[in-house]
Amino acid sequence: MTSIPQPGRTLVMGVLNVTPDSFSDGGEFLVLDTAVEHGLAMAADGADLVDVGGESTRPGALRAETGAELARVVPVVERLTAAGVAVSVDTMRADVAAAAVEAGAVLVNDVSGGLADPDMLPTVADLGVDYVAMHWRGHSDRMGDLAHYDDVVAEVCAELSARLDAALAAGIARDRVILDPGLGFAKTAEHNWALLAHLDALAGLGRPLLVGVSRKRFLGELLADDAGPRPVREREDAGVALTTLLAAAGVWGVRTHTVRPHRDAIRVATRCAQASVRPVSGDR
Ligand code: PMM
Repeated sequence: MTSIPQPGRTLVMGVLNVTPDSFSDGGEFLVLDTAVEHGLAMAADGADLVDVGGESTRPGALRAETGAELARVVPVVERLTAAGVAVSVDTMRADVAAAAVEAGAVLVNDVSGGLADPDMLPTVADLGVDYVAMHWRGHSDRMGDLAHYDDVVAEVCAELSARLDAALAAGIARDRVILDPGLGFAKTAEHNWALLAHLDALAGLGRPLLVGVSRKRFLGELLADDAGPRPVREREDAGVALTTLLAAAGVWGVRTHTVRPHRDAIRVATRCAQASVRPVSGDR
């Protein structure tokens, strides 16, 4: 089985959505050959993992049938792993996780942190693979209604800590768990920025962090002009800027739709850390 590379820098997880309706690349990779080609291209560009998902989680999305999700994901995972690519599976379903690991996936990326499917945590424990537990409050059709917090940082930390405890109680090894604040999932732009400003609090949970900012709505809102929010495909540079900051902050991984610019940004952040670049101080 291919395992996750440990290069001693922030990893890049390249997004491969094999869905008809994801917010930024829905429908683009539904044909098997096209999906595999894109996965191979991301690996060639330096993706440490290719994250294959068969169910959209964009706000308002309805759930895919299990059979459809399996049919989209498994052949892509098989083909990519056969080509030597390290693959993760983006799923909330234990059955899909098990089939993808059987096909060669080395990590289960569960945006629900085990809440959507009661079989997920024990299944991952049995599979013995790495597990991303993302902060989540409910399915996409109602997550907008769940974006209410008194103190978003404290509440996300507490809720993620509970998911970590549940994962450990189910038998997943502690050193296999990676945590993710779940930017945009039951969170407004302000919530996302607050979490990004307090990653140290999340890191205090004692596990590595994965962060997905790529092309998300809060970047479109930040970059809005008179014509409205910046379109999805024109948010890339802002995502790369965030990757630089995230790599400098020492996150375990970033989840992105393009790979090369993010790998470059990580190289810059890593090199600056070696050079001990100090923050500029003084009056401006
Ligand atoms: N975001 C999306 C899907 N899966 N997984 C993790 N771990 N973290 C994320 O932030 C995340 C995710 C939604 O984005 P997409 O539709 O562009 O894949």
